[in-house]
Amino acid sequence: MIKEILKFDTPEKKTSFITIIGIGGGGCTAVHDLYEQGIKGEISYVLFDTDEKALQKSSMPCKIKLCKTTSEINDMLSEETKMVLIVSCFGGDTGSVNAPIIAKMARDKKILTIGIVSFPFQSEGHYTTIRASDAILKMHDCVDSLFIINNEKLHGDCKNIILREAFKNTDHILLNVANRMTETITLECINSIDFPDIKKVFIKGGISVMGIAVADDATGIICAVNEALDFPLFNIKPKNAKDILIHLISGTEEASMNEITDMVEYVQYCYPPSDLIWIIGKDISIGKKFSITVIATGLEF
Ligand SMILES: Nc1nc2c(ncn2[C@@H]2O[C@H](COP(=O)(O)OP(=O)(O)OP(=O)(O)O)[C@@H](O)[C@H]2O)c(=O)[nH]1
Ligand SMILES: [Mg+2]
Repeated sequence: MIKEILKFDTPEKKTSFITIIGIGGGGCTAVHDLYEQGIKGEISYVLFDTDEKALQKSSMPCKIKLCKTTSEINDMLSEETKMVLIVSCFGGDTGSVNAPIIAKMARDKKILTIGIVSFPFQSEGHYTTIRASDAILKMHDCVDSLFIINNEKLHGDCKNIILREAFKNTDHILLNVANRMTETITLECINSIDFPDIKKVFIKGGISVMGIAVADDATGIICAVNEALDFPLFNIKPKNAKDILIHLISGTEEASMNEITDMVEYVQYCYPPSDLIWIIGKDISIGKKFSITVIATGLEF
């Protein structure tokens, strides 16, 4: 009966290689948008909220699984699942309490577990920030790699935007990080980097950041890498990173060996002690442009 009312699929055991789970109101919004944007590859989407009304009003397409208990999610994670992305906005109850629990479930099943979370504005009050800080500490212990988007740092310089816009910006970043993480695995790769290679970067990666930039043509790659290394989405410049992953996606044009070598050497020059892995991906939908993602993991907490 309840299933008919809510019109949702009951979670099945069968899952994809990648599962993206939104937890709590903000996390579910970001994952829903991600689904609508459409990422290439076989991906399962799950929304978890204890608030039945929130799930109900979302009018989700039936391809997204809706869950109200953590054990439903536990049942869904099968041996086929190799990577789980957990997206949540910390500060409320649902996300802050359940994201670490769900992350631990996934990691206990030896699934590569990545957290992508936001930290609230200071003005949301002491209790909210304390709750979010506790959740971050727990999450840090339960995931392999953790991306933290700090609302305050992100919007510190532009206090005159309305709150809805500020949240939309955060949603956009959560979505972008999840999208790029997924693309490193799902997009066609020219230089035979496979999932175990990528896993090495993120396993026990701890605090991580991501930079994204676009070059109009191959001559602009270094400039774009420099922009990405500023990590503007995170507003922090990591001093030391354990590992760096560069994902250069080309469309209809391809970068020459020289251009790739210059790019790799430049990043190595900026982060000399880090282990570096680079992926040359292909996505003709970006036309003549080149898209660059740089991820740094293993940062000091
Ligand atoms: N990015 C984003 N953040 C939001 C949004 N709404 C609220 N937030 C932030 O996320 C934090 C948690 O809010 P929710 O995600 O709504 O909370 P929840 O996890 O559902 O928890 P409860 O509703 O309290 O059970 C808030 O303190 C805000 O900082 C949103 O639409 N987008
Ligand atoms: Mg809620």
